[in-house]
Amino acid sequence: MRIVYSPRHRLHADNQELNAGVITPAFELPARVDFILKRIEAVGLGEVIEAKTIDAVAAAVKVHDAGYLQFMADFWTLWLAEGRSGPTMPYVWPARGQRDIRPEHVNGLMGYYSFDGGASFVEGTWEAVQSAVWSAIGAAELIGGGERAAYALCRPPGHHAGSSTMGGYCFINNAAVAAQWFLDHGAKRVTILDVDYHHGNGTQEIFYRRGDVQIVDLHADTAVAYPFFSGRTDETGEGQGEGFTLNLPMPFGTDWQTWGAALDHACRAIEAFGPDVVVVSLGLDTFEGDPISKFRLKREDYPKIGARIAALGRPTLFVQEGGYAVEDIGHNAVGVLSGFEGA
Ligand code: SP5
Ligand code: ZN
Repeated sequence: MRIVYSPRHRLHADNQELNAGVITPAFELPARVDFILKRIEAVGLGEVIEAKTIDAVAAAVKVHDAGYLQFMADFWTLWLAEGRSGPTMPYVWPARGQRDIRPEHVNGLMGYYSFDGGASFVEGTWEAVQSAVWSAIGAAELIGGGERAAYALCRPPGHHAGSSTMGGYCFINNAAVAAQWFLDHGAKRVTILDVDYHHGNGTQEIFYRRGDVQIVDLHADTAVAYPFFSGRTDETGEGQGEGFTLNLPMPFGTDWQTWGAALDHACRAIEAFGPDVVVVSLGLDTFEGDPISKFRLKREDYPKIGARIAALGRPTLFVQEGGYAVEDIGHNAVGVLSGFEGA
């Protein structure tokens, strides 16, 4: 299959994150893409296409709040105007009992438009964020043009980004933007299958009240794992969306036996929905060697994921999400894609 990516992802680097009481360099690194590209070449997976420049805001505003996108576009200018130039981090958020009111100061805006301290800006972040949308749309266009599958090698990732919130390394929800693109180009129903270790809270929020996008999400039980405040089994959608969200949480230590069975269950729900296109939020942080996660999938399990998804027999867009075992991520990502193609 063909791969769409932009070298501009590299502009988002040397940033930081807040994790369990400590500020550390971000785990989400440019080298992730390098290792994936290296493996794509090694196995000859397919042609790597550089994403062409498009209006990322016009594509993203269909699933994100316009004020949120404007905030991200303006952010670095506001930060410089404060005399700051280092990586950023919000430090106050509107929680229960506070008002949903947009502040003016950049420090307030950062909290207003985020849900954690896991999406920090550097000078080139907005450029990189937009380029990930170029990749997602570019790969969606390949499928729109008749290809069975394509891989959007997006960075930064997107599935934690909600309609007006960044967090968890995510700014624009690339998978959600692509799903909406398919609906705007003839698809009646789209499924987003999220196999990242973490619950895709942003994707769920964006489509929670809609019946045209089914969300199926396998993840670590959020009673004990990030992002904590969504991802439970009783979240099934609301209104028009009732019944179109399916959460499949699993305990720490989950291996292929349990995870593979959950994937099979997920795929049966997708078959029942009957989507025109499947968008896979492809996280590889389910790997046993992942530095921030606690599942135990092995390298040889990843092709099985691809094969099961291929058995759905639907046009399939893979969108890169998490995965932080940098040296292994290429094998695992390409393992899924090769498993899909070999099936
Ligand atoms: C896209 C994606 O995978 N985002 C993940 C964001 C996770 N952020 C919080 C992770 C908390 C894990 N803390 C463990 C620290 C290990 N030293
Ligand atoms: Zn993740």
